[in-house]
Amino acid sequence: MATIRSTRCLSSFAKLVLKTNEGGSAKLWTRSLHSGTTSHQQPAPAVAVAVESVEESPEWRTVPTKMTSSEAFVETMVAHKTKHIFGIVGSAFMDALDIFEPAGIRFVPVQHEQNAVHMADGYARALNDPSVAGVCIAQNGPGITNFVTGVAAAYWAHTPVVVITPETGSLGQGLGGFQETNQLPIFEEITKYQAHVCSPKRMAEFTNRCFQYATLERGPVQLNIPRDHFYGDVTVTIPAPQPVEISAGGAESLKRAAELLSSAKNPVIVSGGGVVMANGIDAVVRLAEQLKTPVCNSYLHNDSFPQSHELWMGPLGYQGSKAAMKTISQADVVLALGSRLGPFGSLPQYGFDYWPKSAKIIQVDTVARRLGLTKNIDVGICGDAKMAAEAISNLLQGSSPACLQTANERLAQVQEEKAAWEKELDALSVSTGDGSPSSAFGGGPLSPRHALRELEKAMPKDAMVATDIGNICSVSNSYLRFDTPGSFFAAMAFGNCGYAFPAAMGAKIARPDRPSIAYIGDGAWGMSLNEILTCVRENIPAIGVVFNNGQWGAEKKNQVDFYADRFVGTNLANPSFAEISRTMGAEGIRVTKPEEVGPALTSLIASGKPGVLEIVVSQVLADPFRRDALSAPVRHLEKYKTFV
Ligand SMILES: Cc1ncc(C[n+]2csc(CCOP(=O)(O)OP(=O)(O)O)c2C)c(N)n1
Ligand SMILES: [Mg+2]
Repeated sequence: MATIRSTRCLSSFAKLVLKTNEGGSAKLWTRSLHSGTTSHQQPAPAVAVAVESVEESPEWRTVPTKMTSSEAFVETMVAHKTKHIFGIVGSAFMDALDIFEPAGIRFVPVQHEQNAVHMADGYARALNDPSVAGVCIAQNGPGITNFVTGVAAAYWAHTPVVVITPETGSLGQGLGGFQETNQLPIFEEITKYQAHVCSPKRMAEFTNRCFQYATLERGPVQLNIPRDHFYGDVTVTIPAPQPVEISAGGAESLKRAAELLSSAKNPVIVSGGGVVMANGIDAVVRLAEQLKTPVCNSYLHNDSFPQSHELWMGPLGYQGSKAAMKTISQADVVLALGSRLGPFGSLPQYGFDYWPKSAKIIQVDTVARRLGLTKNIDVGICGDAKMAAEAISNLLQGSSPACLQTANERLAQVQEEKAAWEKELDALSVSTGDGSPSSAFGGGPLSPRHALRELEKAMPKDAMVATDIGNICSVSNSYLRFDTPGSFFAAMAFGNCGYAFPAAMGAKIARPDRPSIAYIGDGAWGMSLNEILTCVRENIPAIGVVFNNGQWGAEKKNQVDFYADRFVGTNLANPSFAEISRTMGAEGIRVTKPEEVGPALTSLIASGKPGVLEIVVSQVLADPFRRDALSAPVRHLEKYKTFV
């Protein structure tokens, strides 16, 4: 049955009203100078099916009703199931803020606007409700410019976030009054859509459209509101969210995919973030079992296939599973489900260029533009990952795929590869050596890998983990394994330090029933630790695991490898982060020994309070992020001759 992007009650299915995709909805996707809105995406490829609203919304919302523009704004957010808004208070939106609480919206005040976006991002990712977006708001000018990094991160994490940007009053624009900047161009390249509320009369319309596009296109959208437009009477209806039916993709491409898989001798599945977003794990498990084919997680989507399943291979990409890489290198057909096949996620690792160049590639993505963008593909399916997996599974039903003839040998090899990688990881996850940044592995008394192994052992099954950008966080890719989708929120392709902790806070608000843990390096922690104040004040029991190695390790590794250990700007002098956390009113435990790691994590989770687990680790460093992008220094001027 068709999936409807809504969580409405089943009775709504009785009221489906079919519309063509050629009329009004398609027009919304073009630039409209008159309204001042811009869309950066092509029309959604799936056939749109509008559903008559049966929301349990009050009747008055559906008939023109007199209200203020602030009321229209807030009521439209309520209609889109907004329950939390992250931000920092500002006069620009105070008239609306004043009625958030009676509307049933909790305003979560934070310490820095960048983190408000990361929280909205983590909230939406953890909730994973296709009809709910994260929401953030801030003061015009500086509050809004502080949003930028968070919005770029959400863009590359494909997270639906409605970024509300009140701006200078419409009558003062261009005069350089106070807190003025041109707020639309700033976000142009990092949003799916931008709306400018050109009149209070269109507040509800634009607010609705932003929520609609954020969830439909999975990304941040900007709702830019001149601050004076929060005031004034309007007579409007509150638009009901319009669910859009999504599909498995074109019949012809699905058929070709099934044919390719049926004749493949050694097919491998890559399960990507799109599988998690589509709630499609069961469908992928079924297809994998049907073909008896191994499944690799795409880079940083370790929750896209259950680690306890015998066909699970682990993650590809930086610091991922060697077993997964070896397996995919031998594939003759790759089915990439819900993956844009991002270039960074398939770079050579461990000196091994594993991407199978001669394999036939089938790629499934909801966005047509991404098909074949980064890799040559043989079949591109523009569709939902779950529905495509189901459709291919159905097409294969009753056939006898060629690969089943060698299933026993292939599966035995898969188990062998996994066992070999596990053994290698065990050998690496110890504390030996001198512990210096140049040390090849290990490093006493506590090496980062050893700490990561101990954390892995103590990690509760239902935990959600967000990871930051840094050397140790990247190595954690090999040690983070999940059975439940919606458990892993890594800083994705934007790669900014400072993502993980606020993302974990947002996730905790979305899923208070699950432990929410962030992994962060000590350098990056300096960007996030202020949010412990928010955790304490707002009672958000997220836990930050801070790896204290006294360095900006990931960057120092480049100095080790390319700049003869000249450590410019990469050494840190840290206080105790556990102590700082306690001073701020949260929990804090500092550990230095391997046997202390697991119990400390367990006790912090059990406390039910926010807290910091500070793990003092050696300075040993793993492979750099960008070996591909660095080269040995060349100096021509005499004064720099020795700097090689
Ligand atoms: C906002 C931002 N600034 C700078 C960088 C460049 N950068 C990438 S990793 C890294 C070092 C991270 O150090 P730390 O958080 O201590 O983790 P470690 O590498 O030591 O494990 C830096 C500075 C970045 N990715 N994001
Ligand atoms: Mg560090």
